[in-house]
Amino acid sequence: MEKIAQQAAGFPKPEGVFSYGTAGFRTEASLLPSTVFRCGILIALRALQQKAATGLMITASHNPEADNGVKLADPTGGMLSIAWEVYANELANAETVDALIGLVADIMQKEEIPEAGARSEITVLLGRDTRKSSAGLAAAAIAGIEAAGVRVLDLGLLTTPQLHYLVRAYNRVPAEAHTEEAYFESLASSFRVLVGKTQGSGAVICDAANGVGASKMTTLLSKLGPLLEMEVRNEGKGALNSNCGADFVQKEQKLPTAFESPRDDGRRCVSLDGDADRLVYFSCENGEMRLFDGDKIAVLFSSYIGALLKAVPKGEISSASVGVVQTAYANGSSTEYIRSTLGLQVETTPTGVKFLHRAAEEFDVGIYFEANGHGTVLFKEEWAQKVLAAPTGGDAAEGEAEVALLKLKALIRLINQAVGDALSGVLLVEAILRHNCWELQDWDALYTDLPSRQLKVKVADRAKIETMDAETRVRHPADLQPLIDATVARYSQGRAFTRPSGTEDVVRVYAEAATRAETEELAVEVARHVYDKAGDSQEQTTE
Ligand code: G16
Repeated sequence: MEKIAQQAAGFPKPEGVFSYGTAGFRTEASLLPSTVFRCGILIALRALQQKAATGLMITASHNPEADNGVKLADPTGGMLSIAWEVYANELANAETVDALIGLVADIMQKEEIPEAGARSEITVLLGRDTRKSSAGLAAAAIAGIEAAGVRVLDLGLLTTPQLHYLVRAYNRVPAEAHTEEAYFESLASSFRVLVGKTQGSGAVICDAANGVGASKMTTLLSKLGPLLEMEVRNEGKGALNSNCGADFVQKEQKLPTAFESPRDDGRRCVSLDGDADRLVYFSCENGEMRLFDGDKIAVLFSSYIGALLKAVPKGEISSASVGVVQTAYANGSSTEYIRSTLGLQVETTPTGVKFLHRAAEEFDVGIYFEANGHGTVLFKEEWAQKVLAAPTGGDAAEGEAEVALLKLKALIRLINQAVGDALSGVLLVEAILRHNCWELQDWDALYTDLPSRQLKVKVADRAKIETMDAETRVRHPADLQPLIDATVARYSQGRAFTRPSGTEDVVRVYAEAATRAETEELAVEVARHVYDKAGDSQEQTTE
């Protein structure tokens, strides 16, 4: 406690309230040192309580360069347990060092963490993105972790999914290699199995958002050699996430900077976000952009895995329960396709990987994706072990069932089981397109998205909006939902909802309808209702 008290004095809390949002704390970087220091303490306490390694990542992901943030990983590699978010909020908002010490003591008592013990054997893995403020904030995190008496393994620049992957690998029993090299090797070797002798159809162009994904993708490509042809753009010279990256491409539905029509017409393109935990594909034809968002990726993955399960011999492996998890942002056409054409169960959760991940864990094979490109496929441990233990001669020439089994084994190693990962996601999309001998048009033809639009409304206090029913309806202000309902009812195939963002200081509005014009109109009308009921003094902005 003494060490915490000494160190805490160097990280005074600025004025204001810090709140643990959709994926941790996120705000203007200069306000964050005290919060990050305290998150260091918290994630060290979590490691001590669990007697296993945890993780801390310095990143503000899709936000602009001036922002930063912190994401926390549990020993499973998943996001910090929701039950501990309360502690995170309490620690971040303690006004004085004494108050902080009191809260730490409370947590230790409640969670039965002994004051002394074999602390130095417990480790927190630390990673950071390429923001200018990230190295300084990593130092604040180290101070917090060490003040709590726990060892730091500083891994330097990493993508968020790499950090989560390495935490999971660190804690696996029996132990798995937990080096970046092992991560790349696992992705590269499983991709090799998946693509076999299939040929790619030309180079894919990657928009790396000027983020940490650029150098990591380049390393991955060096491991793959001629197996994957890719050109990386927005590789770090320009401004992070500015008119580029997965969030920009998906929300604006515009080409990112460094991509133009007609030069890039017909090319297969993919966009990562600032910390490479999201991906969306896109293409451009005659100046018009086609988006292949998280929903389209979920459909592609679901049908591919479904086909593999049909190809293996009937039994415990083929009879896996398969389900898809989405949020309210999922395009209505994708949900309909997954339910009716693929015949799969669809669950809907509130926004946030932490919710989707938990819901996906209920299935033997749980595919989860947010429309914004966050997602992965989870394999239940017992089911995955059956697949890995199933005998194969290792000879792909032995027939369809053998090949399918080898591919399922490769999928278990390719797909990040801790959190959605743009690098492994790109490899899986590329492998499936090759396997199907598909161009993007073939993928696009699976179903037609309803036109959709997202807007941001800037209000004085976004917390004024409270939602319910997986964020599809507004609870407060009470007179807002009836207005939205009446508006939506006037549009054919209309659907709209609003929710406060947990990463940006805005309220988000989503709308879809039968035509592009109707969608635009519906989105603006709903945004106006939101502004009228919760807008106070600030102006309305749209993206
Ligand atoms: C984070 C979360 C995602 C969420 C996104 C936007 O992503 O991990 O689950 O969809 O924020 O959240 P909100 O709409 O609440 O702002 P990232 O990529 O920014 O870390």
